[in-house]
Amino acid sequence: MAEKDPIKVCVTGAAGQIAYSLLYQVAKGQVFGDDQPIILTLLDIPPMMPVLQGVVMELDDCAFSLLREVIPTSDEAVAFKDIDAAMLVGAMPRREGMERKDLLAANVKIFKSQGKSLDANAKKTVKVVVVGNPANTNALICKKYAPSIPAENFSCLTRLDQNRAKAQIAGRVGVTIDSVKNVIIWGNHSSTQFPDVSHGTVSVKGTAVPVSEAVKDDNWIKNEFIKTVQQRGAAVIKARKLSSAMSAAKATGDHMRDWFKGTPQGEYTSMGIVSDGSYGIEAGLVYSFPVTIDKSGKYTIVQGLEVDTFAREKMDATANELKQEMTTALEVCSD
Ligand code: NAX
Repeated sequence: MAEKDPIKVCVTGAAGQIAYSLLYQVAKGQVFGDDQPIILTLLDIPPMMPVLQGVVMELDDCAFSLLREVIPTSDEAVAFKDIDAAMLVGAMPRREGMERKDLLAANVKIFKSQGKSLDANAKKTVKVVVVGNPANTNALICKKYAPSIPAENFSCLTRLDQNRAKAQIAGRVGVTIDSVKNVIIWGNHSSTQFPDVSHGTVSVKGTAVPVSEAVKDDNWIKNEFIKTVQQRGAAVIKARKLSSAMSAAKATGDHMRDWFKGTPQGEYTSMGIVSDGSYGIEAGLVYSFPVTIDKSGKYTIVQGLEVDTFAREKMDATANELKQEMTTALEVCSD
């Protein structure tokens, strides 16, 4: 069979720790398919170019069969030229004494610039996932400054939170990870996110039962479970003295693979996407929803899930945080 044409994939923050794990998966064929040749563009800031050269050397030394070309650069226009997929990982890290607001101000400016450059350089079909924090609001700004690219092509990563939630349930029930399905992350990739298992199932001895039936402890689900998932990033930092990297990279690969290849039959996944007003969430916010994705890469928000008072409160709290972030970000960007 004739070889497929290569697709062009950009990873930003390419000299950083998430990219170090992510690039391996992409180049190995674990994201876009093991028959899909890849051209990689790698963006980082000028002071990181020597480090990035080292990453390029390692990519060479991996001798990946699918990797056709690697383009390291500190120029957004080069990095985004004719790309099919963008994994926007690069962002300014939070420094000591920095408030969340300061971090947001610094990072939304990066995503304003990258949005404009994507608009000017990328294919109009490009699929963009923002990983750099504050991921939802960065994605919103990136989309705003790339008006010629459809809004549904912009997303942010909440798959890591979903993977964390699945792992907690699987561990608690004592089943394999793939036995747990349809766990949802609603809202912001922050500690206000709402990990929701009320529509999820666990396969026990071949039969799918609701998560609550398998766990048999609603108090744990409503309290400890939610808190553990919300605080997992901080717990990893405390233990590792570095933020999540391997798991964040795996989740970014999972997100893009499902977006390009589709979700498995009967399953949904969570993605931060531009709200269309579903579930009463203000249209225009980048909010994590459960979606199904077809084989052509088109996603649809899962409709008709029952939302009880407990869930409503949590879904609104995280939406309110996103509204505040949006207001601040728009102020910063109007400078
Ligand atoms: P690192 O600090 O290791 O790497 C970030 C890289 O981005 C650095 O090489 C830096 O030079 C580069 N960078 C900075 N500004 C840039 C710009 N304007 N253009 C291109 N590159 C730029 O961080 P890492 O651990 O890789 O994390 C990257 C981002 O992911 C952070 O913002 C982090 O908060 C965020 N995370 C998001 C997660 C999510 O689930 N959405 C989870 C993991 C992670 O915390």
